[in-house]
Amino acid sequence: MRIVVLAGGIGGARFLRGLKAAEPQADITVVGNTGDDIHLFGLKVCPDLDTVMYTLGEGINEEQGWGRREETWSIREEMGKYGVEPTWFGLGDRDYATHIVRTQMMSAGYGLSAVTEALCARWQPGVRLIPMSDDRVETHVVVDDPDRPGTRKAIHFQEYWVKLRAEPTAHAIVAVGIEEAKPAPGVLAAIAEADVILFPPSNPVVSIGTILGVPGIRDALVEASAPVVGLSPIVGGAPVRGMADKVLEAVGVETSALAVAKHYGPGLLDGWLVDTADAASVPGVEEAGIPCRAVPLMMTDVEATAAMARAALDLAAEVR
Ligand code: GDP
Ligand code: FO1
Ligand code: CA
Repeated sequence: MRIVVLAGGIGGARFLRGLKAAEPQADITVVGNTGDDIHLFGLKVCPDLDTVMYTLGEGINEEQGWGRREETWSIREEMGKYGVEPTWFGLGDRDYATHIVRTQMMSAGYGLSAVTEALCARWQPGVRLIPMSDDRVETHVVVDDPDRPGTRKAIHFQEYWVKLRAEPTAHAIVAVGIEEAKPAPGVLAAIAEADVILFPPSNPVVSIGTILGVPGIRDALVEASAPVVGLSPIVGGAPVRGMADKVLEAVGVETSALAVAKHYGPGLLDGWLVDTADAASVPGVEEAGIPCRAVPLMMTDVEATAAMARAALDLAAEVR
């Protein structure tokens, strides 16, 4: 079975661990979000690709959900002593090696997809991990400018999310460069050839929404013969983790499993899973034209996550 998964960072990576456990023989292609990418100290950092790669390659810091296990922080401390900004984004020594290799290969002319493949040769994630695009796309968030009252400014997504903890009101989310971006080599073919396409419980705006914004990807999903089934990242009217409510508000979508399903729409989704806590929203999703089931959606361990993956594949088989 050929499965394509559109993934952000932690939500996507943890779901993939369960999917692999549920379907060890499946041929899984992951299309990763690169809108969170940031250039720091001359290095290209790809948080969501790295989170998937480290999680599936047993290198992740489990408690944090991002970054490397057994990490040390000497470079960060030394940079701080030089007074070099920014200090709010935590790059550890082991993680730095990944960004150095990536940046060096890209400077030598390799595309991000080729570089990601090379990095995965070490981590052996057991899936084919492809960035959504080899072209540079960076998500920015429009907020009030505290230095110039009455005016707004766009800041990098990581500054909004990590430095400001999504506290300022987000007026708009802008994926800079996306109009000119092309899907990375292999993305459209994987979607066209898939038997099943899954949206894990990733952020609908800044993870899956960004991937869908790459010209050609949404159309390929709509035209694909495979059913598209999504799992809600919103449980009981709130994100399970993180501040997805803040970016949903910015795009005018209520923080509920029902509203997220309608936001993707029946044109894109052939099935939607909500948590049992949201069972009351099943009829509303179905009235919107999307077959829906309520199952436990908390990724507490690999077994519970594998059960979620099985439920998604069952629904895909039902609607096919
Ligand atoms: P990020 O890039 O690290 O923010 O990760 P993703 O975009 O892939 O996923 C983030 C989303 O995962 C958040 O909106 C969370 O609500 C969701 N999430 C995290 N853990 C769980 C879980 O156990 N169950 C469900 N249903 N969603 C989860
Ligand atoms: N998230 C944080 O909350 N604080 C950090 O300092 C931080 C550093 C970091 C470094 C490398 C990496 O791959 C991810 C990192 N993240 C950090 C996570 C990540 O940037 C965000 O949580 C996601 O991109 C949000 O979608
Ligand atoms: Ca992310």
